[in-house]
Amino acid sequence: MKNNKVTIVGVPMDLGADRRGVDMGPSAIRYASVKEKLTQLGYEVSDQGNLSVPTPESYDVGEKQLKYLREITLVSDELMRTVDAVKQEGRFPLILGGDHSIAIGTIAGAAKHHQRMGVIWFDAHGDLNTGETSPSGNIHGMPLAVSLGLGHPDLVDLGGFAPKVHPENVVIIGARQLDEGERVLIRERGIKVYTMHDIDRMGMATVMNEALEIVSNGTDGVHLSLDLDGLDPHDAPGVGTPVSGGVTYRESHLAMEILAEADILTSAEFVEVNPILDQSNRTAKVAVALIGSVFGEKVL
Ligand code: 4U7
Ligand code: MN
Ligand code: MN
Ligand code: MN
Repeated sequence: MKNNKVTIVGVPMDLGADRRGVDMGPSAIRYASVKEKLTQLGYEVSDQGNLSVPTPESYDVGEKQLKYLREITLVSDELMRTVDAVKQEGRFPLILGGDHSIAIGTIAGAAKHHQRMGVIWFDAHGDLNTGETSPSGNIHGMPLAVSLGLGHPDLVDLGGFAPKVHPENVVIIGARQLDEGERVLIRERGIKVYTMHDIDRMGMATVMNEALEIVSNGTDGVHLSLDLDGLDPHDAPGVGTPVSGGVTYRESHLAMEILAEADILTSAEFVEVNPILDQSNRTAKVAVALIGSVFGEKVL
């Protein structure tokens, strides 16, 4: 990574879906020695701790199609300001989730610093729902749509500008569960999606080389939003919403290594680690191993 200074921020968010335990994700990833890993790799690491996130049980779920919209908007605003400040200090923001709704704030904060920002969305899902199309009303299924300017105005207009990213600079990698509304949006907006089928056919190396082209074409920054459920549940069992038939441990590492070689990332987040469903913190360890690879760790 060009930037040698990393700031870690945890966002113990579990409002974006029905409570599952992903609020413990940041703690599990820290327990798996993320700071030590980055320090070993030669980075100057500062851990800012966790943002304060409301407990779902203490609040009313609100509108059924946009559960906890109010609370998520407030946290997103705080996260946006935090990421903005980290980048202002010339440091690389590494955000630990928490459910994927946190990407709304991370991307809003990061996008402030770029004329045009690319996004790599590594996920089993598209996260392209809106309040209208969502089958669940869970906001963790909406953050990519929000970042593209689609959805509830409280989320879309965060920071006073929209959209945060343009469809031609977004790639989704690892998709295998898309809702009908998401499929329509993908077609209409021409978003590049590498499904598991594409990864099987093309191989991860080719997928990543194409993806790099898309996210770096005309951009001056690239954000990685990595949902651990993009990996196969055999390799990453501790996730909020597991879907079988995913990216293998090795393929995911290759993807991170290719990203490291390209050296284009300007921010990153690792989300949806669920220690309750995990086995001996395995998924958090996978997250830290992937963080190692994307920050340039090599065998030789
Ligand atoms: B995650 C879902 F219907 N699409 O909107 C929805 F399948 O951040 C799942 O990728 C969303 O884990 C998953 O509720 C969100 C569902
Ligand atoms: Mn996701
Ligand atoms: Mn623009
Ligand atoms: Mn997902």
